[in-house]
Amino acid sequence: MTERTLILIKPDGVARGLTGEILRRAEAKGYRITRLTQVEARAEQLAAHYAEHEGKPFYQPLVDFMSSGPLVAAVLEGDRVIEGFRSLAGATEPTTAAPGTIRGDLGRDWGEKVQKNLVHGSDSPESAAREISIWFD
Ligand code: DAT
Ligand code: MG
Repeated sequence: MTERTLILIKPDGVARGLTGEILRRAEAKGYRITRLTQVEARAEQLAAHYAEHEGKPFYQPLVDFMSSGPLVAAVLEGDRVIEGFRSLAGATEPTTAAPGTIRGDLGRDWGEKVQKNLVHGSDSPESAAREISIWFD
């Protein structure tokens, strides 16, 4: 089933010059990039994007990190792309993410700073619709 998902290349990915490599992996898988922009996230965008995590101990460090530099937002379209991109991204923590995944191949050991994991991908059709509207008109 054709779906759309929202991905973010986080400030660590942009700063390390991995934007092209991450988008290359998505395109090589067959996903189409239908929207693409580089932005400095506004506080209200991050509050909306991470609303489900508000109140958790890692929330403020996460929002601070996501505000620390430019990020790239994109919409990917393709067959089962929501689950598919999350599987390309790999597990949340780069040190345990499997080889062959973006986080497993390119993520570094950041100790406590697990929030530096290069990418975000929506986790459901509802999240995708909500998140696309946060980052794109
Ligand atoms: P994912 O990005 O794999 O969907 P998530 O939605 O549970 O993971 O968390 C959102 C982001 O928050 C994640 O990419 C990194 C950060 N994060 C999650 N759990 C964390 C933790 N226990 N400590 C620090 N940061 C965490
Ligand atoms: Mg998530």
